[in-house]
Amino acid sequence: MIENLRQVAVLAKARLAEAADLETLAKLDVEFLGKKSAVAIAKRQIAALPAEQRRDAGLEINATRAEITKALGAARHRLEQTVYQKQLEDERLDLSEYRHKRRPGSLHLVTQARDRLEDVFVGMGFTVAEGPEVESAWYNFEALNIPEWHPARGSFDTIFVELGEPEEVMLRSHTSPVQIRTMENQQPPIYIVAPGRTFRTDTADATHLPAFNQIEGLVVDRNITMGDLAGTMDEFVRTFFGSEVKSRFRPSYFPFTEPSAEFDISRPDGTWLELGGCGMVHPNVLSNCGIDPERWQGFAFGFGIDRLAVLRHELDDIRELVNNDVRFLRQF
Ligand code: FA5
Repeated sequence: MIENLRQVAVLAKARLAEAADLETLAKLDVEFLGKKSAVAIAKRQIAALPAEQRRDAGLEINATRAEITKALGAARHRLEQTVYQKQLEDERLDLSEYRHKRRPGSLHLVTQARDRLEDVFVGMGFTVAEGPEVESAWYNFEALNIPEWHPARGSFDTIFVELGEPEEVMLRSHTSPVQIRTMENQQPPIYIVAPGRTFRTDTADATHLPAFNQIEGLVVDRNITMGDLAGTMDEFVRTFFGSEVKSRFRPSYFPFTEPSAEFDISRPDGTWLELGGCGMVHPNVLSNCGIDPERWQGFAFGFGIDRLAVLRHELDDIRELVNNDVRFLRQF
């Protein structure tokens, strides 16, 4: 019997080591440790053995059972690990596939400049205002103190939209109409910036585009002076460009500001780039919007955003911004 049990143990271990899945294992468990197994049969036969052989037979049965139980445990552990690994493999997602195939895009240079301008002015206490890109003559010119006969009207190279009478309709030639729309709807104190697209019949060259972007600024409050305008511009230049960039005012003329100035900033090569116009809001403009110029004063400015982007990234030509050459745009 003892010899038989030893053979059973060797066989059981070999079969358990080969078991390929948990179902086979359950069958082997029944076969080698169940009621009809060699071990169970041997146990029932002990009583029939001569008394002096019972002890050895008992020890052998227990040892065989223990050996088979241990091999069963090891096989179970091995198979459970395999099932777990397979599950992990099945559920795995290869995210690197996405990373390699799709390169993330980025915001256009002009959008980046515009966002940054908004951030700088919001940081200084301004709010952001908006207006339509198609305007009437009232908002684009008349309310801004540019009546029909005024020679300045010609200098804006306006693109008209033919919708017929009664009003002249045009693509706005600057963001200054947003000044009027804001003052019509809001009592002072007013501190706004208004970025947006503007249009002129200008032919594209290294510094001009027919569709470009401006950012308008308007402040209306009590006792506002040219000193407030200068201080605001100074603070803006320092925050936006850093302290190494210098700025200057040049006397100029706009019908909607008095006095008026042109605002320039220094380029790395020492030359100056015209960024935009500014000045104290003309009393006629305040009156046109129902604001008493005796009680309120204001300043306004209007800068070209595309030119700011050109300066910031040291581009040679403003047309680079709209050529849509992905190899160029990808750099930023
Ligand atoms: C104006 O448009 C005034 N509305 C600015 C202003 C606002 C003055 C408030 C006073 C108070 P100007 O035509 O100079 O001004 O244009 C302002 C800026 O827009 C220019 O300095 C330039 O930076 C930009 N700009 C004008 N035309 C173009 C163009 N074709 N392409 C790119 N940028 C342009």
